[in-house]
Amino acid sequence: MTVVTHDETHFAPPAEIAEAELYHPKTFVGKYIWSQDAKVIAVQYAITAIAIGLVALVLSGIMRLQLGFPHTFSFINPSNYLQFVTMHGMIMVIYLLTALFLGGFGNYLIPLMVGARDMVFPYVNMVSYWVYLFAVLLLVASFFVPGGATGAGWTLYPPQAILPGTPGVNWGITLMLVSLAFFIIGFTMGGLNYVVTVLQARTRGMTMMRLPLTIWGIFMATILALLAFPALFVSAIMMTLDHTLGTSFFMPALVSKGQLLTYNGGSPILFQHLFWFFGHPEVYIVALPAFGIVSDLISVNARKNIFGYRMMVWAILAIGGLSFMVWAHHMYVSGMNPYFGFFFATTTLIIAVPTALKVYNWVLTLWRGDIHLTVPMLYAIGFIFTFINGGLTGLFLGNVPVDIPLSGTMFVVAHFHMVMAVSPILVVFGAIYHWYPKITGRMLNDTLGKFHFWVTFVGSYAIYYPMHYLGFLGVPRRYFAMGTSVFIPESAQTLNKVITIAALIVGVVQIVFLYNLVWSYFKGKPSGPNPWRATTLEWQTPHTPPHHGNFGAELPVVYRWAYDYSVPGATEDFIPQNQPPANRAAGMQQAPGEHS
Ligand code: HEM
Ligand SMILES: [Cu+2]
Repeated sequence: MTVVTHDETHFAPPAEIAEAELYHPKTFVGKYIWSQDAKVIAVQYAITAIAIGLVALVLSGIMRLQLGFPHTFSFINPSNYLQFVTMHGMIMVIYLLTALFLGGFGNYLIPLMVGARDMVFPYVNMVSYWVYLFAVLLLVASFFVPGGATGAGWTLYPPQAILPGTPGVNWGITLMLVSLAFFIIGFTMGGLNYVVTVLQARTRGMTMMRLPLTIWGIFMATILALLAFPALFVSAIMMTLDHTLGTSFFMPALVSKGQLLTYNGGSPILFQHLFWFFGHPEVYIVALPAFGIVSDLISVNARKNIFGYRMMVWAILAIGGLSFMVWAHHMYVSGMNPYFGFFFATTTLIIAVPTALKVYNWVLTLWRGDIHLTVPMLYAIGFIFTFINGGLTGLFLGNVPVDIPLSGTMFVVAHFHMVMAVSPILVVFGAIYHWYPKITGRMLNDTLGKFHFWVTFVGSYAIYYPMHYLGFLGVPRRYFAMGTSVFIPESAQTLNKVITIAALIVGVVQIVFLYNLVWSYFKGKPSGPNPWRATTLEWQTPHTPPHHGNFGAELPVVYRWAYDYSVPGATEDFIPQNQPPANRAAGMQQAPGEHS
């Protein structure tokens, strides 16, 4: 534990190379293309992720058209329905959410919030983005190759993923696997930066237990990703070999189209284990940054310290650890031993404990707060509701006997969209509304923001609530059309129409958001340095937007945690982390709310 006294503060290290000339990029290319400024890299990541995310959004709209109005649109056939399902799922999970939370928010926020000038390895950080972009381009290319993109489902299960009959079996699947491998290489370069920067580049006084929860969430998610992605990486490589060289890592002896294939002795179930060893932590790779960001948005907008900071940190650590022990709850129908299922059901339900703690703490932070219903706050509260909803259905699916009949139905699709699509996307929006002023120096338009929130929030419920019911009826997922199964009543089709209309409205309303992003960049109200009157370091920079090197000549020194809001006796209702204690002379005495 470091106790910072006033006298030590003048030892805050100045810029290592004081001569700005040596240090700052001078050319356009150095500034914006091969940029080594984490803030620029963050924006590059964010723009790329949002652009490819829009592709995935359009794909979901097309799928919904087919499900709501079957056989009306001749350009959708069963094969490309499967391709759209696959590409939509993979893009949303990996190329949008993972890239945006870690590459986008991680890059922008980590150095600023821990009080560093930049990431510790700026060059590697820059390469990380370009490798990511390459992975995205490979993925996009798969739409245009002969046979088109893969239709294996985002889980890419062999043997079917690489056998004739699955769309995109020539080029599509290979491009997908290679693109994933590149994504992981790019991510690893960025991820090492995020972890080392948090561990090594925190400014004086910024102890781990004074880190804002946003940073805790991103930090822990990065560690999970660094541990989980290798499982996907080796699976992708092994499957590529099975596909191109005819190895049999995942392929058993089997007959396809009347022909006995040369594969022999491989294990498709092994792939499932590897995939979900990555796939379940992936949920938390997306969720933990969202948890952290929401904690900070709630604290700022309720003008209250976060309830149970230490408990929140420990919950993040516990969730991170446990998330590696639950993967096989995705495999209850794979024919596993019932005891194995019992083990995974138990760990799955245990993870609900730290998760529920977080929810209680958010609610207790709101309790009797001075709540400002700003747009970021609306999104944060919307997240809590949606996350509780998705979490509750997760408790059902975590139990083997409940999961078995529901597995493979729209109930699962509804569950995971609530918990890992709508919830984190709400946080993404909240975070963009919150930090846009720091990035651009201007506020996003509030009226457009509120409109965007309400349509997106209510619309999401209109899409996913009825979908749970479709799942109960037995409507299967990844099906182009329901056909005339006797057990599915006709009314299911009416519901499907309603869902589609809601999905189209939600999709179209995102144009308002994009318009707001562009319009406000030029015409938005100037924000000043700290429009939300927040305590964390990124709001205390000498310039807005912050210049290269973030903090001007001297790094800030941190004296307190990130949650000194409405401190009794303080002149302002917030005390920035870098504000020295009022009782300077008294030296070491702790400031109010101090948690060192
Ligand atoms: C308005 C927004 C969205 C709509 C309307 C939508 C719609 C759909 C539809 C219709 C399917 C296919 C269902 C099926 O036939 O099995 C699907 C699958 C999926 N979606 Fe979304 N989605 C949206 C956003 C998201 C987001 C943000 C994520 C990010 C996590 C996501 C992740 C997935 C995944 C992983 C699948 C499964 C793909 C598969 O089965 O292989 N979706 N979505
Ligand atoms: Cu899981």
